[in-house]
Amino acid sequence: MKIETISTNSYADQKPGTSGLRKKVSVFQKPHYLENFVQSIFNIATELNNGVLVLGGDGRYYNQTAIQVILKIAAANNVKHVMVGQDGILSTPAVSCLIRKYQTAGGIILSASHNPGGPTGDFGIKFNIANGGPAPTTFTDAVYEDSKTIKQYTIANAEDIDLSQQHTCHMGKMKISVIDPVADYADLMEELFDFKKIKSLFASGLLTMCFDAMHAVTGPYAKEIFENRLSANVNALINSIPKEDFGGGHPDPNLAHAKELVARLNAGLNAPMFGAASDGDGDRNMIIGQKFFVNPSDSLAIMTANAHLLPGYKQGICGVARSLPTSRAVDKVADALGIECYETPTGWKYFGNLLDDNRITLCGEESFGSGSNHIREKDGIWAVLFWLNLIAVKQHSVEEITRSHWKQYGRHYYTRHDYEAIDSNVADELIQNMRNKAESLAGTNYSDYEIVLCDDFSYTDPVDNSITSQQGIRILFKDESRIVFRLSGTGTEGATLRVYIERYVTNPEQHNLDTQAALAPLIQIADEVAEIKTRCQRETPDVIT
Ligand code: VG1
Ligand code: CO
Repeated sequence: MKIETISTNSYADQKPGTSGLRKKVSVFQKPHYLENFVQSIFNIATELNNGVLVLGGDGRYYNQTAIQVILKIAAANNVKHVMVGQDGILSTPAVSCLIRKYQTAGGIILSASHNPGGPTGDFGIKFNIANGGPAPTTFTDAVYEDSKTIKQYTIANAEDIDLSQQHTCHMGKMKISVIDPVADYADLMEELFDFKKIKSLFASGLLTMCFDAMHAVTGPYAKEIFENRLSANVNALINSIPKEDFGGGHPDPNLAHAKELVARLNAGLNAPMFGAASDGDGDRNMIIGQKFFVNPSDSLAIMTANAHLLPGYKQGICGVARSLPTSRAVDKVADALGIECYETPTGWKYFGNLLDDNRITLCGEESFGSGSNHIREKDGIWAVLFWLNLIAVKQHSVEEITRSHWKQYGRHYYTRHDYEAIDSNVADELIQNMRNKAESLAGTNYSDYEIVLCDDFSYTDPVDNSITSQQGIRILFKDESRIVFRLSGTGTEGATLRVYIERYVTNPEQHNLDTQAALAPLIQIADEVAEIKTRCQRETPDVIT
């Protein structure tokens, strides 16, 4: 096998964001664009030299093409063994699971998560380190630096590998195993949850579910776990065959995009009792009941309060963490349990050290992400199983479990307003303006709301003392309400402004309000303080979750 050294010109825009490098497919198709970035990963991740690599993606357009290229670059860069998912399929949580189980040097995941796919959609690439989690910023910064000056890459001149069946072969000296993408992950789930109990509830007909894989990666996982291992009701799965363009949809599990699922759960007498959906790469989850939505921040709080009831967590939990914009519902539970609750910047990579250091067992984000120390990624199917197991133990509906949680801990009304594809300069100026006036806002009043603190969130990692600053403007009010402003790090068009708004209400008589109505005064204040409408020239947000 011949190894070729190819001269290349560097690109200036290969800076990874919140979760890897994400660009339009057409950008990844530019000459040497993918090759350059992959070579930069190999230049920095020296542990891959003579090491084992896990490789797979969410099945979107360009997945298999990219896998063939990466295999050849891996062979040229002296990788010992690559474990690649059959058909190029591996969900993000499955990659994390495999890295940990087989103690590999790392993994490459091809995904742009919930962003649309297809030739005109998005593509992405992420590198996970030996603990199974997303590479830390020190690593991604180093890759970015390398990518700005890269002059050559090496690649094996070899035939494409057959990915359509499980087998083992070699490319030069490098071993390639095309593996079952599901089995190891499904086995891990079976260790954590009481499959027997859930299965018998399905068998009795007392529990019915609908899971929407949104034509993305979780289809095969859902089939094996919900159909084969748990014998769920017929028609439990929808959109469960992965498609390169996600059926033209937006594989983002929220009320706006999982329309078919929501319609089924709202279908009256024939509706399943439990509904869930996952995103492109299988790390997000949405949980719903009949005509009832569980806010992801509440889901994390409910999980924390009840984890000890489930087999995998029966020892209790040592601590929890949430990202800055996630509501403080989980803080109330942590207080009651007497455990630590860490507040981190947005992105799963910030949970890695806390998990590795045994400071936390559960963690989550408002953006439909939750997970635990079982792997180092957020995990959609895991969250669904957590809820199914909880329902089996409590024999209560999704709504009953959530309402009784609010009764005990109070309710955090919560919403996120996204302004998408706005001019980057306008977005930067809006944030800079908030930064400039942050200090002066403390002590001022907006209608009935008194601001007690306003700052730009900075995080000091308690394990390695690294500091991450400028992570979002937060305004805290005297009544525990909160507004957070930050810019997205995953978009591929202009800038996206995210505004996160929450209000804490203890009185159970006030727990039935419409979320947007309950938050209306704070939504108004957010606009007034940050001058959103005038600066962005938008009357309303593009997406409300
Ligand atoms: C978004 C979410 C963040 C999440 C990230 C990756 O980032 O807000 O909570 O960790 O996506 O999720 P941003 O920077 O656009 O706000 V996924 O499912 O895309 O891997
Ligand atoms: Co995702």
